Amino acid sequence: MAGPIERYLLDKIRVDGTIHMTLIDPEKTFPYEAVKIAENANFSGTAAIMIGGSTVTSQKQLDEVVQAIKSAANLPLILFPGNVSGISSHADAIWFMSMLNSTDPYFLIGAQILGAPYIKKFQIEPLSMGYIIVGEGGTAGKVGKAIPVPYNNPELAAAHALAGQYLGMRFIYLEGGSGVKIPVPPEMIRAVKQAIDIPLIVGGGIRSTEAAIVASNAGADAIVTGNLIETSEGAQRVAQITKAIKRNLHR
Ligand code: 1GP
Repeated sequence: MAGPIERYLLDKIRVDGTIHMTLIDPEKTFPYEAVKIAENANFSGTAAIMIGGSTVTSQKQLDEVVQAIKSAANLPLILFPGNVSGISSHADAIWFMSMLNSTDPYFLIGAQILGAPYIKKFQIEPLSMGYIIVGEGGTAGKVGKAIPVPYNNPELAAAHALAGQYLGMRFIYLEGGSGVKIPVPPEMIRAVKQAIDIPLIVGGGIRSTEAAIVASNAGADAIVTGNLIETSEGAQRVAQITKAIKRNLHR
């Protein structure tokens, strides 16, 4: 059965069309900066705050950043772990994710086995998600030992996503890699969206309203931006993106 955060996301997607989520990297963010980002996020129209990264090693720092964000933001806080070190008992939910094109069983199911009892103990809502590394794949692809799906092979990405759905996953995430030059192309988003019946999240290298609209038009149900919020005009640009993709009539 879907928990409260999953229901919230599904409702918001149904009402808004495409939603936006803000990703905060706890390794790059001090708690006082996280408070500022969270305050900005409240006004930007972003649907949720995701917190995590591929190289998070300090759970103490993660806990401090999660608590700082919770104190300042009125939004669901969803962990986006790259490893077991990415779990904090203070979060509302966690992307309980498997990197579907990893070559290492640890990232397919090993870390999940280690983390599951902790997630149950601290009653963090698990959101089952198939995570697919595409294109350059960035640090996430390197750390997760993925064989990224090339951008010119949308059918292969769709096959990965459908396999995730058939395994019972409730969300699919197409990850181009944080900070990459070229975001996930619309052809790939379209092919994946047509193949699956569950919400599609797209992220990696989305910096402009135009790029967000392209992804939304192609069928993304949620768009994640990370680096953008760290820039001086970040909050303003996130607000522009959320406005542009909300009830996007071009879909
Ligand atoms: C990374 O998809 C996210 O996991 C966000 O990427 O930092 O490039 O926005 P950016």
